[in-house]
Amino acid sequence: MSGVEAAYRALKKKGMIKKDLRFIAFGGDGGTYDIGLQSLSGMIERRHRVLYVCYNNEAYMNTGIQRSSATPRGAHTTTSPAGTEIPGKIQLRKNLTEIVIAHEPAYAAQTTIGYWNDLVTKVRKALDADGPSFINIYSPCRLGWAYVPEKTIKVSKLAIETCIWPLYEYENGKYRITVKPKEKKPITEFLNLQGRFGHLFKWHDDVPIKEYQAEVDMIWERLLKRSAE
Ligand SMILES: Cc1ncc(C[n+]2csc(CCOP(=O)(O)OP(=O)(O)O)c2C)c(N)n1
Ligand SMILES: [Mg+2]
Repeated sequence: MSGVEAAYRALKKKGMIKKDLRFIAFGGDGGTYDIGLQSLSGMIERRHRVLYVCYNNEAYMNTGIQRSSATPRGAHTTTSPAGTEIPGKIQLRKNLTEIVIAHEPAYAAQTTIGYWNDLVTKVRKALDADGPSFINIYSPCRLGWAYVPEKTIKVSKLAIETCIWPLYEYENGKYRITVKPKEKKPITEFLNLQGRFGHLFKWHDDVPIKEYQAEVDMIWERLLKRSAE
């Protein structure tokens, strides 16, 4: 997409394209957090005017539910299988939105399908931004997360109410939280709806849940501070 946008600018300069066009690239979390990280970084650093959308379902789903660096601690996947030795994935997830923000893009945000108004507003802002933009969309996967399909919106909303997935944006050096939960729920309310975390409630200790909660709290507190600056 960087090349397409560069070709567009060259053709526009020569008068061979008259229309005003926008460019959008889509990638999954595996395709973005892991496989395509270097091209995403290059796209932003070279200031291509592209909106990059990450469809984040926290694993390589199309190939059969393998862990990615977006998969959270404790989640069962086929390459981080919960059993007697490990309680699902043992590492914390990568914070890609913050890595993108470190590039000083024109616009960056996290959103989710459960707050469609938030999502639509952010896409409009990102397309209007005069430079590279990035949106990380939290998208529950009923097969990989193992819950009944009609709970998709509920699961998506609980990720925000527990602060597992804060809804915020970054523009011109400023952070803004776009949806603040009225009361911050414990992450167990999100975890216990999904089969991928089922083993955690039978595990011999509560360390994996506690560590995930501590990570969520730390990132949320930091975001509150940054958005108050
Ligand atoms: C460079 C590259 N490596 C590996 C693959 C094989 N592959 C196809 S789909 C897929 C899973 C991608 O996972 P993700 O990006 O999270 O998308 P999801 O299926 O979860 O929506 C992989 C690894 C590929 N297509 N291209
Ligand atoms: Mg995925």
